[in-house]
Amino acid sequence: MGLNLTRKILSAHLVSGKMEVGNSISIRIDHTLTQDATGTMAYLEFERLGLDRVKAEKAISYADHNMLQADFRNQDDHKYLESIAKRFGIYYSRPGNGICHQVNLERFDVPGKTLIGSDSHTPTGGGIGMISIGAGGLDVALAMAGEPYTIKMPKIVNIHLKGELQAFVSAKDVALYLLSKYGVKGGRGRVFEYTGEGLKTLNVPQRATITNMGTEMGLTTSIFPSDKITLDFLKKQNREKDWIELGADQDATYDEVFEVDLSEIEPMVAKPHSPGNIAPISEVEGQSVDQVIIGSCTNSSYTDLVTVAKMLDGKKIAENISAGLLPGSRQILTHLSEEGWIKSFVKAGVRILESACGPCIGMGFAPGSNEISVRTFNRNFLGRSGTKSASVFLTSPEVAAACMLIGKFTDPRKLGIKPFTIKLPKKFIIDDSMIIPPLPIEEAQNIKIVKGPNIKPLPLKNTLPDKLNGEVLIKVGEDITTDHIMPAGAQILPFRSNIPEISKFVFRVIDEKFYDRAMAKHGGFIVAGENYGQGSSREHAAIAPSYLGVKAVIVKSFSRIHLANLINFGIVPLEFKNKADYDTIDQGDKFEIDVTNLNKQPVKMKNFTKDKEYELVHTFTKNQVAILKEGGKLQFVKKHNKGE
Ligand code: MIC
Ligand code: SF4
Repeated sequence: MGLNLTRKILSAHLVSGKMEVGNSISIRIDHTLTQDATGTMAYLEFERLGLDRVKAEKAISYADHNMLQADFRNQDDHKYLESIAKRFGIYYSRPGNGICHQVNLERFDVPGKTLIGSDSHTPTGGGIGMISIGAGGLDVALAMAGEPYTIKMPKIVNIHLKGELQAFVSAKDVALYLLSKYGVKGGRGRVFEYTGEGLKTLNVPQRATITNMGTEMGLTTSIFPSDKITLDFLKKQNREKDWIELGADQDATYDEVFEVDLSEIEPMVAKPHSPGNIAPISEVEGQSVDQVIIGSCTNSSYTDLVTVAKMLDGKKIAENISAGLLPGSRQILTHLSEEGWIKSFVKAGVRILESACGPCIGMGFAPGSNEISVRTFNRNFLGRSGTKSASVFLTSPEVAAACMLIGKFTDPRKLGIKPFTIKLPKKFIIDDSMIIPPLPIEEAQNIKIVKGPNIKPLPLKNTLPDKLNGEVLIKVGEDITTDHIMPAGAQILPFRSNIPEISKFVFRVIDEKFYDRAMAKHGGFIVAGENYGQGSSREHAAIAPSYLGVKAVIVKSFSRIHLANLINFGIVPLEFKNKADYDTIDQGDKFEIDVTNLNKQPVKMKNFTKDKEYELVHTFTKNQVAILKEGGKLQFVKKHNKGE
């Protein structure tokens, strides 16, 4: 029986565990990636491991999120990251060099290798044929220390592509189409592996747009084969030596198969406030738009931006529109400027922003009150733009360009523009001068780590008591994102390296009193519905509640990365055995959970307020139980001198 590509790469990296769906497996990690919003914490954790140098083959640190330097904090963080990189043998991509996933694709990703990154969109690397997975900062710190990474063996779904996309329909629409079929939970426990005739119609950055947004379905990752198209991309990046041909065997088997006819896909939008809230463009056509922004790690490749430039060329944006452009990397920005495309944007009236995440993470360009914003990004969670009353729609660059020109939601196929194809340049302009390579070990040892006053030590939990007592601090609903739990944005991101300060913002978008209540009650419990913690990999969504005394989170189900982060920071994540029990609980109910022996299931929970008893379950490995007992993974690793 033939092997699929995912199994091939996983088995070549397997350290322990049986590759049977649902089993815990540990894999060797070749590359790691961090960015500045999660990186400071990851490196504070790495420092605690007491190593002299990273052990991963390649570790790369990016400065791309915390770019709004409204005071000293973000710049201090960047100085810290730069000094850490120099001290421990890490590549450092300086501010202005671009968004981590875009730059990694251009300069670092290698087919057949494994990558984990402290950012949920790390699967962007799947576009080049790499197993790349998003993880919490501590798991990335441990991978830098040479420890394997543990996942549950996912189901491998063959997404079989046939046909070709229509003009003005693009890779983003494929991602939105899949979201319309799978929703924001349907990908959990799965990897999407792309095959079929349709592959040959998609270049590497277009493939990466699709793997990037697999995150929004809860996928462990997504992967395309490494074929002649991959070789072409790597050649243009002067990296053909990194290419190997890699794909599924002819007779490969899969756990599930899903056919996609590319020619049937239409331009689509994700409506507020979820990337899973998909509609065809026809549903919103004609509605007025206030703001349009092109960019993010999903849609800021050369192909995307030149397509928009061509659509705008010689025209003006509508009077009611405020428009922005964020080139994904310095490489792309250099192309836009040298090939003259920047002129098309500027003349059309588009504001040129820097190569960074920017408004995607609420760093500037917030919409006005009740405004409609159209963005080529991957997330439109409530409040993420910085304006709670705004309605954010996610679209392809083509739809966004049409909205810029007309001022209303517009189907780009109806603009009357003659269809065209954008080819990648013959050679990309290569200039790695904004990437500081690792220093030789002798030099590295003399580097002094620079820590500004906002960088505070990481608070850690004590060992787990036998009984957890307290009250329900908050009861929330379905699909709660880490943007609800630990919001980002210009005001909050500068505190990513200061847990006591950032903790004040926990649940701020849905409940302004949460912090005061948690402090007054000395912690307690969180109760939630399905898919709790979807979205970002930010471990602050676990560390900050842990700092506020949250002892356990009881839900109908979790999202993968957040579940791991809760365990890593000593919050016990438990699921209702009987989901209907959720309905019997209210905020303020007093609980007691017996966690004396977590290896034994079900776990018993008493609700003193309602005089009820509940049964709770989990999927912890023995190691994870031991981690929880120690109060978290760092304490566990220090004690046993090993990872999971
Ligand atoms: C995001 O898109 O939400 C982020 C910001 O890139 C996060 C990481 C973070 O919160 O720092 C992610 O996707 O993991
Ligand atoms: Fe940056 Fe947005 Fe991509 Fe997250 S989703 S890495 S904030 S561009």
